[in-house]
Amino acid sequence: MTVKIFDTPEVQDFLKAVAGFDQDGGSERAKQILHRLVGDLFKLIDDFDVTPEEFWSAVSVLNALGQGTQYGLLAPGLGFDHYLDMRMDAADAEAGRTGGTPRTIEGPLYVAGAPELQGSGRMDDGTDTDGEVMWLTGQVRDTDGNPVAGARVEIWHADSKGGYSFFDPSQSEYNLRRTIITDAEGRYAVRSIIPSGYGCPPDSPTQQVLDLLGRHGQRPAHIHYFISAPGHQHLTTQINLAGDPYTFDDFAFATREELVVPGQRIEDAAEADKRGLEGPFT
Ligand code: MBD
Ligand code: FE
Repeated sequence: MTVKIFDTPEVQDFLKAVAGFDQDGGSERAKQILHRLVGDLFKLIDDFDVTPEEFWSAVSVLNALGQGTQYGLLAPGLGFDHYLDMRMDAADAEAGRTGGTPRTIEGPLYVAGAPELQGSGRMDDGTDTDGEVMWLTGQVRDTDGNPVAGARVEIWHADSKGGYSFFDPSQSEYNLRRTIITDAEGRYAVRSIIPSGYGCPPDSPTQQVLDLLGRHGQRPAHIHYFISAPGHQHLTTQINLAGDPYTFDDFAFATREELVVPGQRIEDAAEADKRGLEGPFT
């Protein structure tokens, strides 16, 4: 069947009615966007001769995606999160805002309200016996290189199985999620456990869509950050632990060269002390 009707006046008028062009109420911007979105899909149906069966099977995928955080998971998989970042990068460049740690995507697994620590503390609840101890230390600086005291550093990451608290019911509330306020030198230091990479649940609708594209749903081991301080632009970013097979093959397209950091293995506790990791990490 090769039926081409999109460009007919009948379809164009129909599309305008669908988008509410002949109605007074509603939002003008919503009408414009829906007109474009539905119109592009009508044209796609024409161009690919999409059958009613194909259309309704797509609708059932959308219904399945409506469960839980599936749209939030498919969006980075289809590159929307990174595309929005690319647009913010371009806006920053255009406005002359340069320097600093690059941004990358937030992802769907942030939860607000994590316990607050002053300068240092511990992020894991001690129950993940497969987790290897990890210290995360850093300094928040402005784009001139000056330390920022009292900055809010929100960190969240997965456990040794790649699961996140609140989404993995086996974990305690706020496990591996903390807000650390930087000290007088802009520094923070936390004890946690090394995260594993995340994989989309194999039976999830998101993975079903990725399967159709011949794509995997894996992310490399990573740690999420929000960094904020009065008078400064908010930063959403992540670091990747170097050496992960998925470092440059992330299904969410979030890796940036400058954000890949090599971990340093510290075998002896006295060495940790020498590095100023004095805690309290309790
Ligand atoms: C994650 O942990 C994540 O960071 C993203 C972007 C998508 C799915 C799971
Ligand atoms: Fe993540």
